[in-house]
Amino acid sequence: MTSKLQLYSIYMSSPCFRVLIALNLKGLDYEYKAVNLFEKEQNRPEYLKINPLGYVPALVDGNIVLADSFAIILYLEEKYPQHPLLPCDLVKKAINYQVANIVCSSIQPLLRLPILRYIEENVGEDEKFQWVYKHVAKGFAALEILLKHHAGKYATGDQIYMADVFLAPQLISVTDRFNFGMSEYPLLSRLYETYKQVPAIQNALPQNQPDFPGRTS
Ligand SMILES: N[C@@H](CCC(=O)N[C@@H](CS)C(=O)NCC(=O)O)C(=O)O
Repeated sequence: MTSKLQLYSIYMSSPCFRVLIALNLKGLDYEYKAVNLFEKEQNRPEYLKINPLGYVPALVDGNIVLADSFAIILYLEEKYPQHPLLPCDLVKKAINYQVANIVCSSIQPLLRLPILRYIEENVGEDEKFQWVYKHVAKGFAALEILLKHHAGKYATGDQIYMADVFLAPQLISVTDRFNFGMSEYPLLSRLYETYKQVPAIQNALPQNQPDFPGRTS
Protein backbone atom coordinates (compact mmCIF):
# COMPACT_ATOMS: atom_id res chain seq x y z
CA MET A 1 0.00 0.00 0.00
CA THR A 2 1.37 3.45 -0.85
CA SER A 3 0.93 6.08 1.86
CA LYS A 4 -0.64 9.45 1.17
CA LEU A 5 1.68 12.41 0.52
CA GLN A 6 2.05 14.76 3.48
CA LEU A 7 2.62 18.47 2.98
CA TYR A 8 3.98 20.56 5.88
CA SER A 9 2.67 24.01 5.20
CA ILE A 10 1.25 27.30 6.44
CA TYR A 11 -1.60 29.09 4.69
CA MET A 12 0.20 32.43 4.17
CA SER A 13 3.41 31.14 2.59
CA SER A 14 3.91 31.63 -1.14
CA PRO A 15 6.43 28.74 -1.37
CA CYS A 16 3.74 26.45 0.13
CA PHE A 17 1.20 27.96 -2.29
CA ARG A 18 3.48 26.87 -5.20
CA VAL A 19 3.59 23.27 -4.03
CA LEU A 20 -0.18 23.21 -3.47
CA ILE A 21 -0.74 24.36 -7.06
CA ALA A 22 1.61 21.64 -8.38
CA LEU A 23 -0.15 18.97 -6.31
CA ASN A 24 -3.53 20.18 -7.55
CA LEU A 25 -2.47 20.33 -11.21
CA LYS A 26 -1.16 16.78 -10.97
CA GLY A 27 -4.32 15.65 -9.19
CA LEU A 28 -2.38 14.28 -6.21
CA ASP A 29 -4.10 13.62 -2.92
CA TYR A 30 -2.23 14.80 0.19
CA GLU A 31 -2.58 15.33 3.89
CA TYR A 32 -2.12 18.96 4.98
CA LYS A 33 0.10 19.22 8.07
CA ALA A 34 -0.09 22.77 9.40
CA VAL A 35 3.10 24.28 10.84
CA ASN A 36 2.33 27.40 12.86
CA LEU A 37 5.20 29.83 12.23
CA PHE A 38 3.69 32.35 14.69
CA GLU A 39 4.13 29.70 17.41
CA LYS A 40 7.64 28.96 16.03
CA GLU A 41 6.68 25.33 15.36
CA GLN A 42 9.22 25.30 12.51
CA ASN A 43 12.02 25.40 15.10
CA ARG A 44 10.78 22.45 17.16
CA PRO A 45 13.05 19.38 17.16
CA GLU A 46 10.37 17.17 15.56
CA TYR A 47 10.02 19.56 12.60
CA LEU A 48 13.79 20.10 12.28
CA LYS A 49 14.07 16.36 11.69
CA ILE A 50 11.91 16.92 8.59
CA ASN A 51 13.62 20.12 7.44
CA PRO A 52 16.84 21.01 9.30
CA LEU A 53 16.56 24.54 7.88
CA GLY A 54 13.27 25.08 9.68
CA TYR A 55 11.31 26.33 6.68
CA VAL A 56 8.03 25.26 5.14
CA PRO A 57 7.09 23.67 2.77
CA ALA A 58 8.28 20.11 3.28
CA LEU A 59 6.89 17.03 1.61
CA VAL A 60 6.87 13.45 2.81
CA ASP A 61 6.28 10.78 0.17
CA GLY A 62 6.65 7.34 1.76
CA ASN A 63 10.21 7.26 3.04
CA ILE A 64 11.28 10.30 1.00
CA VAL A 65 11.44 13.59 2.92
CA LEU A 66 12.06 16.73 0.90
CA ALA A 67 12.11 20.45 1.59
CA ASP A 68 12.27 23.56 -0.60
CA SER A 69 9.50 24.24 -3.09
CA PHE A 70 11.84 24.14 -6.11
CA ALA A 71 13.17 20.67 -5.20
CA ILE A 72 9.71 19.41 -4.24
CA ILE A 73 8.16 20.55 -7.53
CA LEU A 74 10.94 19.02 -9.64
CA TYR A 75 10.59 15.79 -7.66
CA LEU A 76 6.81 15.74 -8.20
CA GLU A 77 7.38 16.39 -11.89
CA GLU A 78 9.63 13.34 -12.27
CA LYS A 79 7.72 11.00 -10.00
CA TYR A 80 4.22 11.93 -11.17
CA PRO A 81 4.43 12.76 -14.88
CA GLN A 82 0.70 13.48 -15.32
CA HIS A 83 0.06 17.13 -16.26
CA PRO A 84 3.71 18.00 -17.10
CA LEU A 85 4.94 21.20 -15.47
CA LEU A 86 7.81 21.56 -17.93
CA PRO A 87 7.48 21.87 -21.72
CA CYS A 88 9.56 19.59 -24.00
CA ASP A 89 11.02 22.53 -25.90
CA LEU A 90 14.49 23.19 -24.48
CA VAL A 91 14.28 26.99 -24.59
CA LYS A 92 10.81 27.12 -23.06
CA LYS A 93 11.91 24.70 -20.38
CA ALA A 94 14.91 26.90 -19.55
CA ILE A 95 12.67 29.98 -19.37
CA ASN A 96 10.48 28.12 -16.90
CA TYR A 97 13.54 27.47 -14.70
CA GLN A 98 14.58 31.09 -15.02
CA VAL A 99 11.19 32.49 -14.04
CA ALA A 100 10.86 30.06 -11.13
CA ASN A 101 14.30 30.97 -9.91
CA ILE A 102 13.78 34.74 -10.22
CA VAL A 103 10.71 34.36 -8.02
CA CYS A 104 12.23 31.99 -5.47
CA SER A 105 15.67 33.50 -5.16
CA SER A 106 15.42 37.17 -6.19
CA ILE A 107 11.96 38.22 -4.97
CA GLN A 108 10.31 36.04 -2.30
CA PRO A 109 13.31 35.61 0.06
CA LEU A 110 13.56 39.41 0.37
CA LEU A 111 9.96 39.54 1.60
CA ARG A 112 10.25 36.99 4.41
CA LEU A 113 8.55 37.97 7.64
CA PRO A 114 11.70 38.03 9.83
CA ILE A 115 13.40 40.42 7.35
CA LEU A 116 10.41 42.74 7.19
CA ARG A 117 9.98 42.62 10.95
CA TYR A 118 13.66 43.50 11.39
CA ILE A 119 13.41 46.52 9.05
CA GLU A 120 10.20 47.70 10.71
CA GLU A 121 11.61 47.41 14.23
CA ASN A 122 15.10 48.77 13.53
CA VAL A 123 14.56 51.27 10.72
CA GLY A 124 10.85 52.06 10.33
CA GLU A 125 7.54 51.09 8.76
CA ASP A 126 7.89 53.38 5.71
CA GLU A 127 11.31 51.91 4.97
CA LYS A 128 9.83 48.43 5.18
CA PHE A 129 7.33 49.27 2.41
CA GLN A 130 10.03 51.01 0.36
CA TRP A 131 12.13 47.85 0.63
CA VAL A 132 9.23 45.66 -0.51
CA TYR A 133 8.28 47.91 -3.44
CA LYS A 134 11.89 48.30 -4.60
CA HIS A 135 12.60 44.58 -4.74
CA VAL A 136 9.24 43.54 -6.14
CA ALA A 137 9.43 46.26 -8.83
CA LYS A 138 12.92 45.14 -9.87
CA GLY A 139 11.84 41.50 -10.17
CA PHE A 140 8.55 42.25 -11.91
CA ALA A 141 10.19 44.61 -14.42
CA ALA A 142 12.63 41.83 -15.39
CA LEU A 143 9.86 39.23 -15.65
CA GLU A 144 7.75 41.57 -17.79
CA ILE A 145 10.63 41.90 -20.30
CA LEU A 146 11.60 38.25 -20.15
CA LEU A 147 8.12 36.91 -20.80
CA LYS A 148 7.26 39.33 -23.62
CA HIS A 149 8.42 36.86 -26.26
CA HIS A 150 7.23 33.69 -24.56
CA ALA A 151 3.80 34.31 -23.06
CA GLY A 152 0.54 33.01 -24.47
CA LYS A 153 -2.50 32.52 -22.30
CA TYR A 154 0.00 31.60 -19.56
CA ALA A 155 3.59 32.68 -18.88
CA THR A 156 5.36 30.52 -21.46
CA GLY A 157 2.59 29.54 -23.85
CA ASP A 158 -0.96 28.27 -23.77
CA GLN A 159 -0.39 25.66 -21.11
CA ILE A 160 0.16 26.19 -17.44
CA TYR A 161 3.71 25.27 -16.46
CA MET A 162 6.26 25.68 -13.68
CA ALA A 163 6.76 29.40 -14.41
CA ASP A 164 3.05 29.93 -13.64
CA VAL A 165 3.23 27.76 -10.53
CA PHE A 166 5.86 30.15 -9.13
CA LEU A 167 4.48 33.39 -10.57
CA ALA A 168 0.85 33.06 -9.47
CA PRO A 169 1.55 32.96 -5.70
CA GLN A 170 4.02 35.85 -6.00
CA LEU A 171 1.58 38.07 -7.90
CA ILE A 172 -1.30 37.19 -5.59
CA SER A 173 0.69 37.61 -2.38
CA VAL A 174 2.18 41.04 -3.19
CA THR A 175 -1.14 42.45 -4.31
CA ASP A 176 -3.01 41.04 -1.30
CA ARG A 177 -0.35 41.61 1.37
CA PHE A 178 1.20 44.88 0.24
CA ASN A 179 -1.41 46.32 -2.09
CA PHE A 180 1.32 46.47 -4.75
CA GLY A 181 0.12 48.37 -7.85
CA MET A 182 0.39 46.37 -11.07
CA SER A 183 -0.30 49.15 -13.61
CA GLU A 184 3.31 49.21 -14.88
CA TYR A 185 3.23 45.49 -15.63
CA PRO A 186 0.52 44.84 -18.26
CA LEU A 187 1.63 41.31 -19.06
CA LEU A 188 1.90 40.26 -15.42
CA SER A 189 -1.47 41.94 -14.74
CA ARG A 190 -3.07 39.88 -17.48
CA LEU A 191 -1.53 36.69 -16.10
CA TYR A 192 -2.72 37.62 -12.61
CA GLU A 193 -6.32 37.90 -13.88
CA THR A 194 -5.98 34.58 -15.73
CA TYR A 195 -4.55 32.80 -12.67
CA LYS A 196 -7.50 33.85 -10.52
CA GLN A 197 -9.78 31.76 -12.80
CA VAL A 198 -7.74 28.52 -12.60
CA PRO A 199 -9.31 25.98 -10.17
CA ALA A 200 -5.91 24.46 -9.18
CA ILE A 201 -4.81 27.96 -8.13
CA GLN A 202 -8.11 28.92 -6.49
CA ASN A 203 -8.00 25.78 -4.37
CA ALA A 204 -4.43 26.64 -3.25
CA LEU A 205 -5.28 30.20 -2.12
CA PRO A 206 -4.39 30.99 1.51
CA GLN A 207 -8.05 31.45 2.50
CA ASN A 208 -8.83 27.92 1.27
CA GLN A 209 -6.28 26.19 3.49
CA PRO A 210 -7.34 24.35 6.66
CA ASP A 211 -5.12 26.51 8.93
CA PHE A 212 -6.41 29.85 7.60
CA PRO A 213 -7.53 31.80 10.68
CA GLY A 214 -11.25 31.37 11.37
CA ARG A 215 -11.67 28.27 9.22
CA THR A 216 -13.26 25.40 11.03
CA SER A 217 -12.70 22.61 8.50
N1 LIG B 1 13.44 28.46 -0.69
C1 LIG B 1 12.40 27.98 0.18
C2 LIG B 1 11.85 29.15 0.99
C3 LIG B 1 10.82 28.72 2.00
C4 LIG B 1 10.44 29.86 2.93
O1 LIG B 1 10.86 31.02 2.77
N2 LIG B 1 9.60 29.54 3.91
C5 LIG B 1 9.24 30.52 4.93
C6 LIG B 1 7.72 30.77 4.87
S1 LIG B 1 7.32 31.66 3.40
C7 LIG B 1 9.52 29.92 6.30
O2 LIG B 1 9.33 28.74 6.51
N3 LIG B 1 9.97 30.75 7.23
C8 LIG B 1 10.25 30.31 8.56
C9 LIG B 1 11.23 31.19 9.25
O3 LIG B 1 11.62 32.22 8.70
O4 LIG B 1 11.60 30.84 10.39
C10 LIG B 1 11.30 27.32 -0.66
O5 LIG B 1 11.14 27.71 -1.82
O6 LIG B 1 10.64 26.40 -0.16
